[in-house]
Amino acid sequence: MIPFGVASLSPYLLSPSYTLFMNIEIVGAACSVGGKHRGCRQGPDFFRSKAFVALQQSSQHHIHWNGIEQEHLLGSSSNTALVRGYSRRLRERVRKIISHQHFPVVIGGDHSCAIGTWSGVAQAQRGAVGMLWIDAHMDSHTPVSSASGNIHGMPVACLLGAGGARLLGRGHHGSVFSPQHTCLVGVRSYESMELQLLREKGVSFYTMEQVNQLGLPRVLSLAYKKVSSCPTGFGVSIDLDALDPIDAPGVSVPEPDGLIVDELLSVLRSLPYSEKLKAIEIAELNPDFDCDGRTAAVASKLIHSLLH
Ligand SMILES: [Mn+2]
Repeated sequence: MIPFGVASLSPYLLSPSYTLFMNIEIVGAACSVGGKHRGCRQGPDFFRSKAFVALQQSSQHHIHWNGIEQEHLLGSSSNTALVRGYSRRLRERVRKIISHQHFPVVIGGDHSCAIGTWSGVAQAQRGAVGMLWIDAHMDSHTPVSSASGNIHGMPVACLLGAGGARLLGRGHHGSVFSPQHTCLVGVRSYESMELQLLREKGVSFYTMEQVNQLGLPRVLSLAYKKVSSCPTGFGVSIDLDALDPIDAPGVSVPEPDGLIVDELLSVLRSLPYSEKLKAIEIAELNPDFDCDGRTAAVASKLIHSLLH
């Protein structure tokens, strides 16, 4: 899959021997207040020390470290206020990268970073975007349905325009994700209120059980067709907990029996080219649980496979 930039080239230049260069900007999203584990805040720094150079050396693209968006933990602010402020800064950073014709790759941090990442992409694209959301969870709680109040369990709902007003802040109307072009893959832990919300919005999803029945190549091909048909463009957000914890232990909320890393990498590499891919996000890297750096390496390989 090679995002944007070749539309104006003549067809023969699209032969496999032609290498397209893109300017990729890696943004660290050092957020943690969306979940229970503060270790997530070190995820981007850990990625940079363990996996960034390998990614740079293996890629045919120009890969630049854009910097880390830090959390501003102010004494008495609520988590909602912290996430709202954080999302605003991350949104602006992502929007700017796209406005310079570069390609943002966000490394989180807890998955509440999605609120900033994708609202920035939607602003740059001037409309709701398609979304391939690969995750063990639905992340579709609202502040009303959530028992824990953890905001990293809410970004999908928020970005579909449900219960997100206090997280997105002023100036946002409607949905950041186009519901009919949004698809979740790898889901195996969710609650009935989340399921209900996705059904109401008309968002499709494939549980791990369905992935095992249909096979990952079939599921991702169907999901990819759906999300990439969004006229405004689309994004890919991968929560590392979608993967089997044996392959990717460095996450805050591991769920057994997940996607097999090698299979996911190979299927991602086989997806067809689309110039409509606008950004990538890899979330929930938690170094506290990633003793040998295995999960950071997986994050790097996922990016490489998506941008091959
Ligand atoms: Mn998630």
